Amino acid sequence: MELKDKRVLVVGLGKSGVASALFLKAHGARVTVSDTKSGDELRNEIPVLLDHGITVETGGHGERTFRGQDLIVVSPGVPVDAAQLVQAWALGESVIGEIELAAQFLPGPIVAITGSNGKTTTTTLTGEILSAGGLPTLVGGNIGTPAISLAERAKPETVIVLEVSSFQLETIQTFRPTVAVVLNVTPDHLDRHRTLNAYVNAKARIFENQQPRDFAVLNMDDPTCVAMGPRTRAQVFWFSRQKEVALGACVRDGMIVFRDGTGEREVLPVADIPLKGLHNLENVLAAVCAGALMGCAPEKIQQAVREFKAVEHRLEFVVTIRGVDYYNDSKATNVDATIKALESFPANIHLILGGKDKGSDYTALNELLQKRAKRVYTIGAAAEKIESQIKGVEVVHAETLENALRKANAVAQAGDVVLLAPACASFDQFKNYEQRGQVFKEIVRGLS
Ligand code: UMA
Repeated sequence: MELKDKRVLVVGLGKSGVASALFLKAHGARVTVSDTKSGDELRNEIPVLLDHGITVETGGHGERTFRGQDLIVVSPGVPVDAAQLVQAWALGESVIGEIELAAQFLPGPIVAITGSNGKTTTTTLTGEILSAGGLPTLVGGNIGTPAISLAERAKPETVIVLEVSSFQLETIQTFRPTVAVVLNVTPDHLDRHRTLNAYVNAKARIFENQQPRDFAVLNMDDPTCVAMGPRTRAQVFWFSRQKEVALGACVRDGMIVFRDGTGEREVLPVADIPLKGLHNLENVLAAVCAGALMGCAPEKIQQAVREFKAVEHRLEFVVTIRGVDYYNDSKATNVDATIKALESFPANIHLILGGKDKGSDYTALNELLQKRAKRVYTIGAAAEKIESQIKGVEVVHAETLENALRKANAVAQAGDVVLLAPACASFDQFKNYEQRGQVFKEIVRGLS
């Protein structure tokens, strides 16, 4: 893609927008960025852009700003049905997402990982497996480092491991992973995608440009993933914690094995996985499969898995106070992730739920809550909706994280678990899920 002297508009001035604008400018484009936030809210970002000669529009997306651009690069958080984008598409303008821009400048193979849950853990672990296997590796995408910011550092031999979201996949054109992993698909982001079908279709776009020599890695235990199998031209490898697979990674007699059609290789005993929860066994199986397909030796994969530490904000153990364990699962931003977190503890859970609702159905939590939870504490904008749907367990309206933790700390007894797994986005009370998790940890450490 030739950028010199091209007029390019970047929509959204978060991490993706800033990284895209600077990249485009460095490659000679004439760049404008547009954001709905006010200049005051963007006071940290704007000076850097102005210093690089980038034009900045704040306080809304002007209709005329979108006219006459050679290229429009959209941040993942900008809905594709935004009026200005719909009009730009109608006028035949070229509109792509940040991941597509990155794809055009990343010279080496891409391992892309999507799914409703487990993306961050699997992406991080896959990166560590590939590095242990001796491959030059860079990790980024939805995990927090925009893919475009990897482009300057990537060489043709560098393997790029990307966490990709449904938002990012909605605006791809040529993005073609050598290995595309779909971990699972459960309802999420329905406030944006509207229907589960639209969400599944967005996820399935990860296969759109794959060729027969590429690989698709799918979860055989997830019915939506199974239904996706026929949608790719790539060779399908499966992973399963329940069934034996002919091609892919599964568990035989407590041992994780990888089968490539010519034979079976033992990788490591399930008991050696240093992560809590059955969902993490699935994440490990997916990463093992991706690592093996990229040519890593079983002993290198084993070493990386054994040494792997839980990702921050993902069922992260914080501290024990008077026999009560505190866990930060701030990354549990949908109902299914909260179910997985609840399944990781047998009983006596004090669960903090709430934040910004995404059109979710919280009744799906009731069965597990009745069996495993002592109390639920609701916080944030979704509190009332959650309170109207949760049944059969004591619910305490706490409003804030701090309040919830103080109330839980006052009643929890030795052997109990206090768990932040809020099933909601964070944006009503926090900048992002990372900040929510940090605040949780600071308050908890203050309690001890
Ligand atoms: N904005 C507009 N117009 C709009 C909507 C938003 O101008 O119509 C502006 C906002 O005012 C804001 C900017 O866009 O200034 C934010 O852009 P963004 O939401 O795309 O955020 P980034 O900082 O670029 O972060 C994005 C991902 N965010 C989302 O998808 C919402 C990050 O994933 C990702 O880490 C980052 O790119 C780097 O790739 C976060 C996320 O919540 C973690 N992802 C969702 C998830 O995991 O569930 C998909």
